[in-house]
Amino acid sequence: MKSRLRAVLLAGGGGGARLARGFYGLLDQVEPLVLTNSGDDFEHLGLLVCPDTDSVLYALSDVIDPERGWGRSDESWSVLAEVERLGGPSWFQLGDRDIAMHLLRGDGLAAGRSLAQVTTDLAERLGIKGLQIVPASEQSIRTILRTPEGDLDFQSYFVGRRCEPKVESVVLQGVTEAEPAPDLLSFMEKGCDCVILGPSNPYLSLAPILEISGIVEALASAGPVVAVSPIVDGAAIKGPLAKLMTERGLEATAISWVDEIKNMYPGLVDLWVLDSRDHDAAEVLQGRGERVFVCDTLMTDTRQKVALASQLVEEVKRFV
Ligand code: FO1
Repeated sequence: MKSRLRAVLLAGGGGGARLARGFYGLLDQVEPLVLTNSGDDFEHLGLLVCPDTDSVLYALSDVIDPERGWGRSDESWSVLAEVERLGGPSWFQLGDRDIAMHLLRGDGLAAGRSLAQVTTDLAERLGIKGLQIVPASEQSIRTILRTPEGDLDFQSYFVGRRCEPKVESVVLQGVTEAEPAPDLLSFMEKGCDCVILGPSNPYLSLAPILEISGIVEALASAGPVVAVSPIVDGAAIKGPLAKLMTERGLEATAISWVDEIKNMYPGLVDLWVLDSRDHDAAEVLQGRGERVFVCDTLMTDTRQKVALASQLVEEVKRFV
């Protein structure tokens, strides 16, 4: 029997979490390591909040709220209501079940455990088995948005200001001093057949991972690097990507997304995955000599998430 495909999946935002859920449904064929964006992390009410890591944890344990795309389903909000009543900050919504997770994370960190160890522990508590979920770095990386209103940390921009201010530039604080997660390096040392860039925002979700010193070189030395488009039919699936691209003077199209990734990380991506609605863009890119795979990339239910992961695995196996 052929051994399972060893894959690193870069996961940021809702798209990364949905695709991670797809790979989790294919553990008979794939041995994945899910590398999560930590640029959205922040300290709030004394807790270290790791939204992209938690979205993966909740998606894989099937407890993510399907409407919001973050936090827990079947959530209650008693603590938040009391924080508000006592005059504390309630703009960032931490539900009761979510807070329980944060208390355990804080407890593990206070006991001297690493972020990766604490994440593995939380995954086990949620019943997740058979794959590793690893924050991209042990060191703190914080995404800062430079706007006409001044610098905003990621959650103040995203939640507090609903992505309204124009983004002049993105600063990834701490990224050049940060080191790739040791678990990623040991996974790659044992052999890695492919790297998948999930359908995530390249500026806000992928860059805080890919700008970590040495990570692009490490990933590029593995099997093919496959990038799934976060732009479908001229719009971002969710979130501020289309607005950010427009603010940079770009059209929010799959072609511009390819051009941007090629500018940011020349030579990194071997295969572009576009949605079926973008078949015209795929033809243009193929005409330019790019390798493009077209399929249905919208992942609205578990079946579609696993189906996309399965098609990516088949394409990687075909890759020569
Ligand atoms: N997003 C919101 O739009 N409003 C919130 O109040 C909010 C709270 C929150 C709490 C925990 C968590 O893990 C995620 C949360 N998010 C919230 C989502 C989060 O801001 C985004 O998912 C990511 O940072 C973007 O990838």
